[in-house]
Amino acid sequence: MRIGNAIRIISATRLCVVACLLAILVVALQFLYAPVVAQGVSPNIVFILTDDQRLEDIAHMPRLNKLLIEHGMSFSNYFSSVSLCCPSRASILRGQYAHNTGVLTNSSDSGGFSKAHALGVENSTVATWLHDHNYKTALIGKYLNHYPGSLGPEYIPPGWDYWASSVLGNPYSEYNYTLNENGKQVQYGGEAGDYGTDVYAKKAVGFIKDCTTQNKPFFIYLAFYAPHGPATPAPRHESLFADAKVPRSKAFNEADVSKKPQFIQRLPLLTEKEIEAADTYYGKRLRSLQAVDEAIESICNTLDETKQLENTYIVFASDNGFHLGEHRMRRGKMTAYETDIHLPLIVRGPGVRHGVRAEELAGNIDLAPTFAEIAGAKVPDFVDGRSLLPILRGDAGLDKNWRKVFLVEHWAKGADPSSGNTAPVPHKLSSNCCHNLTACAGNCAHLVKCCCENLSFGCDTGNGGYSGSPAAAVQPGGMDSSCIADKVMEEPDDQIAQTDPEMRDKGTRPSNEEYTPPAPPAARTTHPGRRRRRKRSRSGELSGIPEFHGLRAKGSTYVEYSTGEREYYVLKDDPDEITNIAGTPNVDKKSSESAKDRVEKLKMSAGAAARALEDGH
Ligand SMILES: [Ca+2]
Repeated sequence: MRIGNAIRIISATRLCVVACLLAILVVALQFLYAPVVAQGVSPNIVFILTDDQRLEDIAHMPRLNKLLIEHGMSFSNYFSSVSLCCPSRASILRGQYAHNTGVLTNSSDSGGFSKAHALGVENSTVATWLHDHNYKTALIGKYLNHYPGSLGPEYIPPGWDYWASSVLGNPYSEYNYTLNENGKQVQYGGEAGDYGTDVYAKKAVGFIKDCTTQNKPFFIYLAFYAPHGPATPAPRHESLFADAKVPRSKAFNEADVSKKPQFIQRLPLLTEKEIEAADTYYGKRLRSLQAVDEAIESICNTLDETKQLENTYIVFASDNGFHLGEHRMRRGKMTAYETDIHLPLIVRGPGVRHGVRAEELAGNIDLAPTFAEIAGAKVPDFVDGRSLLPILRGDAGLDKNWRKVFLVEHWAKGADPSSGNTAPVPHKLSSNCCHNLTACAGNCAHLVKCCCENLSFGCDTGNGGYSGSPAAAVQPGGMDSSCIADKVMEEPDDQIAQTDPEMRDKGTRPSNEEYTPPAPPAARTTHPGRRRRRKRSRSGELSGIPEFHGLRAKGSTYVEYSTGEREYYVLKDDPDEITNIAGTPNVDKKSSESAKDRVEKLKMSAGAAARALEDGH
């Protein structure tokens, strides 16, 4: 019995040892692979979003490369579904394609802040999900275009514990703007210390320190305006990139566009002066990004000092891309070409492998569900996107089951995706809206009368201009002070943005896409040289990008335009999208019909059904 008892005791001891070892192993594996670390504290998230940044611009951000790319994962195939600020930002907040957020454009009846607000988009966003999951949430910088609309300068959307976003002035210029800081209006002027990117970075640093003191997990949505036009650099960076040139890919000033859609065929080759202007603007954009690069360093340093760096996901992305001479397009976005949709996405954080490139197709609709899973928050069923956390963890066998296509779109103003008929619908008139704003574009006198309920202008000066509040004063050399709207100035994002780079470089058109106050007529007639330049640049104006819907696969882009035109590029052989093979014998009829069918279904689908279509089911 004694021997038997001893054997049982030894066996039990062995079992205990084995069990303990297994437990230790499990714990060790959790530390190695689990995304959530550091004594059960939920990981923090710092989401840094730039505005209109091209993919290759990141090569000129050394701190981003050192601190995020080398210590994290870069996505080689990350895209914006709609290459335009407000639709992309609404998709980021909700994890939905634009046809499901209902925010299709930057303004008018089909987009902008007011549309998003009216649709209730703000009532369930990544901010509300994380806020309800015990996170401290902060939005610092640019929100949805035309915020705050008629809601007033104290309005803060649901879910945000800390709020600092512009409600007045010209934040795109980085100077002379007013922020709604948690309900209080704070003015920033034209001094070096008012430079927007630096102001936003300091606020993010302060928020991190405050949350650390309170021992709360935090989510920061830090949205810089750089390098969006006018792409104002910080004074300390003004001498950099003096000789920068737009990369001369085959797409730059494309020689033969005869197989491309009409809106491209209409464009003449860039002149030498236009090429020079594109290079100048390219350098300016890179200069404006240097303060963002420094902000990344200051945020990493703060996270390190507060011992949060190892428990924080830092996510860097751009809302949409930008073309600058490619395919003869002078400057702008909104097309399905790589310059406009293919964006940087870089993630550093707990469990994320270092220096790795992910090839899976990812998009702006994936950010919200990714942040939700990191935080352990529930994702609503309406979400179309999918969490990227399995990719960040390096889960095996993902590629086979991952999405095969991502929807890319451009919407006409007034489009109604819910009807299935995406042709523009008439502008709806309200008692406060005299008529279609677009018809008033470029005429200050009409603009004063053309007051939609979500806009408030200053007084008619009687000379074709109108005055705004002192807070809306613009920086020296900026737009004519007699033509200021008493609201946030928005850079034109529409096709009109394509024209006259010289004027916009000088910040003379810091306005909204539908109502662009011109300089007083008298000033124009005294400068015949400028008039000649305007005429020439207009000859290269990109006008009327037709509505389109298409698919970006890992190796190809397929686009259908409302004109009936199509484009299909095989990117492995043709990364610059020179040879359009749509409708040629190189594309068999069956695969073409299959792509068309998938586009038609995907542009009307939501949630799990949309994901199934992306997966090819
Ligand atoms: Ca943008």
